Amino acid sequence: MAADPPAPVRAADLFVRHPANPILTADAWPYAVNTVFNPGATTTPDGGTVLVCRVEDRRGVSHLTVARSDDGVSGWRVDPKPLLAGDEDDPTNRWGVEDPRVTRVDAMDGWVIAYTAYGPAGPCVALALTRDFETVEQLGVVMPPEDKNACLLPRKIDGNFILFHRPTSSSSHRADVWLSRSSDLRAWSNPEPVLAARAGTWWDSVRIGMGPPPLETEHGWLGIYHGVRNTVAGPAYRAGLVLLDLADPSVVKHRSPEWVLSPATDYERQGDVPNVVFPSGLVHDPATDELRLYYGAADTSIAVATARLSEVLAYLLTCPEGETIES
Ligand code: BMA
Repeated sequence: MAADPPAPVRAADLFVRHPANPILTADAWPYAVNTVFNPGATTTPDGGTVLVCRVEDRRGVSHLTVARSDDGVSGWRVDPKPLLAGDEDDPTNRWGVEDPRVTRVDAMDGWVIAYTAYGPAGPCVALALTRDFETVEQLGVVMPPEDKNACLLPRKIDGNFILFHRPTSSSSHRADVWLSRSSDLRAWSNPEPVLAARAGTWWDSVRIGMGPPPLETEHGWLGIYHGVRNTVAGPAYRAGLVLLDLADPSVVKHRSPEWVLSPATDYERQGDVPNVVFPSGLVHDPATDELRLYYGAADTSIAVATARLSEVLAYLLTCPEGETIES
């Protein structure tokens, strides 16, 4: 008699918090800061992990600083100065730079950092290029205010780079994921709707935003996004999954009804902003099937959770398509 197939892993069990969490806090910084959180992540050819961390200084202004580790969990070496910071004389980022997402682009032999620039007109999306995480070339603002939560796919599709982002305006209550296309990272097409915040009491009913750059898999682009629900105790930030069509990433193939990560530990439930899990960096090791998801915890520290890509995809393929943005 054939053995029963293994039971599918439940959504809440897919990602396992690392016992070393939180893996980075302000105490690890070589200079005085308030908090470190919401990092972009990538691996380097030597097998090391690079995090581009959002660092909030003791004025409340954020900049981006690099931390490196051989195993992606411990032994972090934090740079003595920022990789990227706002400029008092630049109205687009006078109030700092936040929430970087890092994409390895092989065709450019480098990495693109998509981040939120913050100034009096509101948050907007800016891009920077780096080949070494020591210097950056700033491309400047690519999506005007208000817009944030941007990340780039690692390769062109039909001749165009794809940038996910989250435009909002004071005349609309919507805060959904859209994408724009560009052949040169400078001139971008009008946004196309991708994924909508769900209605009612859902965990992702108020705002959503794409987290790390989606990962290319045989079944589609694996996206991890954050969703916000308002409660009388304040907002709660959680993480869920989406699988996008490989040929056209504006098409949602599957979306997790349930979250996969929700504030539960002390470091996620207590901090400068309580009850926040903010997914922002993802690395995958094809040799071991392991995913490492880096996330900000309570806007105060950096944590990591691991999963098996095969289990994540097996779960997602059982999920429905989900809702699209209403026109
Ligand atoms: C969002 C962003 C994130 C932050 C989150 C929770 O609007 O600003 O940087 O982690 O709020 O405060």
